[in-house]
Parts: sequence; structure tokens; C-alpha cells
Amino acid sequence: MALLTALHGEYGDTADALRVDGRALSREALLGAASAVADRVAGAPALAVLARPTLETVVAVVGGLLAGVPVVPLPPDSGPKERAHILRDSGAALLAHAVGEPVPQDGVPEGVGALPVDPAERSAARHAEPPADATGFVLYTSGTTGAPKGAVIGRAAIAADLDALAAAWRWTAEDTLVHGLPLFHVHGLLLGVLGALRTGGRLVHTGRPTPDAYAAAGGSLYFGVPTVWSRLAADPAAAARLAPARLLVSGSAPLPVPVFEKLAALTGHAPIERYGMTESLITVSTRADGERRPGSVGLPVEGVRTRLVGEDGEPVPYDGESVGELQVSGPTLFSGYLNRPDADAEAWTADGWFRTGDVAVIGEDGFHRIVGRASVDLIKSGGYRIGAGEVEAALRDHPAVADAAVIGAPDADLGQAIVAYVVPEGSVTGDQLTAFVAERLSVHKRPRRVVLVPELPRNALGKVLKKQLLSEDAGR
Ligand code: MLC
Ligand code: AMP
Repeated sequence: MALLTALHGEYGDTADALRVDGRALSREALLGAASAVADRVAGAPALAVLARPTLETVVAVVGGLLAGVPVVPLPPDSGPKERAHILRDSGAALLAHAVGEPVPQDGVPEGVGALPVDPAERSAARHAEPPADATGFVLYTSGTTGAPKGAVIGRAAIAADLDALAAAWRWTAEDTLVHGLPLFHVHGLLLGVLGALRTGGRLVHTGRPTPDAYAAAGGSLYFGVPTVWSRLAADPAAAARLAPARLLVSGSAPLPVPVFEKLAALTGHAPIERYGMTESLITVSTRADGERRPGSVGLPVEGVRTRLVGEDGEPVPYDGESVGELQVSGPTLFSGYLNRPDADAEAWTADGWFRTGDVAVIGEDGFHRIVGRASVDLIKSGGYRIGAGEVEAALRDHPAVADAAVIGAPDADLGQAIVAYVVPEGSVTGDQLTAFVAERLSVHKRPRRVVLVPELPRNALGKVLKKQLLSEDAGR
């Protein structure tokens, strides 16, 4: 069966089946434009896509998928260092971008050719469906240290996850999905674009996920990260305009209970909360036809199994109180990290389960509650996953930085905000350091605050005491 079922005429068509930031395409037009991309990329080792929130990005991604070429979404604001790593590590031969749009020069290795994408182009060629076990994407995601790792995601995993979510959320061709999330992650791209192209409903991508844009979009199904929902809950007039919708879905970070409650009161819809990871796709969710409990992510989706494991390696009871590491298995899991056998060895258990690194509680009724991350060094800010180590390494590249430690400080808007504690050597300001990081890494990895200190608290082994830094920071 095709991955993007709806592209092949199964659910009919409309002139605005797909709308991104105000520009629309029918599914037939998307198929023609994406086939033109597929004609040009067929046989390439991988296709990188400069993933701005545009129609061109969707056309390029679908083109890569039609051709059976692994797609590597490149965050459009990634600095040269991050860009070079992603392009080199993935082995991408081509970088797709909107025709007429400037392509970054820095950090694009020699031999990576630019591929201008024009949504007005059409090709009548029809590419044979690649095998289900072929790679769909290599998605770069942060670990606690080092450069981002490429998670290799199979087409079958995507199909399995989308079908499981369609069942959990009763997501059908009747739905109009609305969101404005970035097109280089699981949430915005795999669920938010491919989901619509598999279930057959319309898609409205709002460019940015602002309360006004969501209010104006008139959808039935809305996706957002908690920051988006909390901004919407702070705008009662916009929130009230979501009342006619069918389902609001939150994920990518914990949805604070007060935001859940406010949203329910303003829109009349208790939001669905679901949990996932780049590596596992979405594995746990509350259901459209089930209880939507604030602070809980519900039950494993169809085909997925979960278990809780204690620090001693023993199973943790499902009593609603005992915490353990959440491990997952099932058809939605990724195939492994690209070029990183060391990371694979850490991530998988001997019996084939994936260690999420999240700490959770499971109740007697099977409902899952995510308590937090096992490591303070994996930060979620605005739903973006950011490794403290990567930001620290970027800061240490600055000649006036002797030492640096990055924490995720609790933040009402972003969940966590990146705060850098820096020991300077010579004269440097916080703003200069923030700008320095922004030149190297994606914008969302910039520290929101830089605190200059004479030294960092360390234990006898020389390890920075991040928990101490977090509590000191809270007192500032
Ligand atoms: C940002 N800005 C900064 C800054 N960081 N300025 C100074 N210093 C910094 N450190 C700038 C921005 O460039 C922007 O400028 C302005 O400040 C507002 O930025 P912001 O507060 O970040 O707001 P916004 O850009 O609106 O971002 C919030 C957000 C965004 C929620 C829209 O964080 C977002 O899109 N998050 C989604 C992440 C996501 O999709 N994660 C899914 C991962 S997949 P200007 O000039 O541009 O306005 C996954 C699996 C799963 O997790 O389970 O789903
Ligand atoms: P990413 O790889 O960007 O998809 O980030 C995955 C991480 O996001 C998970 O390991 C969790 O820490 C976090 N996450 C995703 N969804 C939720 C949720 N509903 N509640 C709490 N944390 C979540």
C-alpha cells in the first residue's frame, strides 16, 4: 500500500487540499509537482530539504518520498556548523529549496547540488511505490552531548504510526487539519503533513502557530506544542473560535494542567495529549473516544508496547506512583542512528526495546504520566529538543569563554528556557555570546539568558552540579 494514500486519488480532491501559509495546491497538483522533483532526485543517496514552512518544502519532501530517496529536512535557521554536520553526515547529494529563494552558502559541503523546487511544475511520470522497509527520513535530533544524531525512520514505521493515530483520534478524510509547526520535525512534518496525505483530509498550515492564525483557520483538528496552546489560552477571543473544531491535540512537551483546563473552558474541548519522540514516533495518547485526563498522556497506541524499568533493571509496578524509565517497542520505532553504532548500543536494550530516557508512571488503568527526563542535559524549549552539550560546545568555541554550563530553567511560556552559565576569560557580554551561538546553531538553541559567573559549581570528580545551578537560577 502507498504511504501517501491520499495522493493517489482515493479521497477525491479540492483546489485547496493543501494550504501552506496562504498558498494552496490540489492533491493532483501536488502529485504532479512532487513527481517533477522525484524525476530529478531518483537514485540520489539522500535529499536534503531547506525546510521553511512553505509549499515548496512539502513538494520537495513528497518528491523525495515518491522517488524512494531518504529525505533529510534541514532546519532553515541552522547555523553553518549544524548545517555542515547534517549535510555531511546524511550523505545528502542535493539540497532542495524554493525556486528564487536564497540558498545558504556557508556550511554546505562541496558536491551538494542545489535543487530549486517550483510548485507550478508538473510531471506526468508515476514513480513505483518504494518498498515498505525503505528509509523515509533521516531526522536530526539532539542527544545530551555532541552534534545532533540522524534518526533513520522507515516508511513502514510512519505508516504504522499514522494509522494508529488515525484510530486513536478518529482522524479521517472529513477532517481539516490545522497547525503552524516547523516542517523539520516529527510533529509538524510527519504527523502534520504526511498525516493529512495519508488520511485524506485537508491541511491548513498557518505559517506560524499564532493564536490569530489558528482562530482564523476554521479546522476540525488542531495540532500544537504546549507553548502554542498556552499562548492560545492567554487569548480568550482567539481560543473561543476553536469551539467548532472536533479535536485539539497537544504534544512534544508536557502540557501544564492549568493550560489544559483553561483551554477546555475556553474552547469546550478537553485537549488530547500524546507523547512521542523522533526515534519512536508517537507511542502513547489519550483517545478521541476515551478519557482525556489532565497531566496524562493516556495509553499506548495500536501496535505499541511500553514498560517501566527501575534503576536496578527490574520492572516497576503499574501503581500510579512508582517511577521508572519508559521503554517502548513496536512497529513505529526508528531503524537506528545513522553512523552512530555507539548511540545505538546505548539506546536499545538487549531484548530490543528502545530506552526513551523519559521517566514515567503508569497507573493500574494503564494511563501513562510522563514525569520528566532522566537527564537534565536534554532540554525541551517550546517543544524543541536541545542538548545542553551542543550549546556548551558552541559557547566554548568563543575565545572569551573559559567554561560554560547550560541548563533548562522552568519557563511559563516555553516549558524550559535555555540559560547559559559562562565563566568569561576577557571581556564579553551575554548578547555577544547569544549572537555567537546563533551563528553556529539553530535559532531556538540560543540561550535566552546568559549569566556570567567567576566559576561553575563542580563535584569532586569535576562534573558540573547542574541541579545546584538550577536551584540557584530559580533564586535569581
Ligand atoms: C528566539 N528569539 C530570540 C531567542 N530565541 N531572541 C533572542 N534570544 C533568543 N534566545 C526570537 C525569535 O527568533 C523570534 O523572532 C522571537 O524571538 C520570538 O521567538 P519565540 O519566543 O521562540 O517564539 P516563537 O518563534 O513564536 O516560537 C515559539 C514556538 C516555537 C512555539 C512557535 O518554539 C515552535 O515552533 N516550536 C515547535 C517545536 C516543534 O515542532 N517541536 C516538535 C519536535 S517533534 P522573530 O523575529 O522571528 O519574531 C517531537 C515529537 C513529538 O517532539 O512528540 O511531537
Ligand atoms: P523529540 O525527539 O524532539 O521528539 O523529543 C522527544 C521528547 O519530547 C520526549 O523524549 C519527551 O521528553 C518529550 N515529550 C514529547 N511529548 C511529550 C508529552 N506529551 N509530555 C511530556 N514530554 C513529552
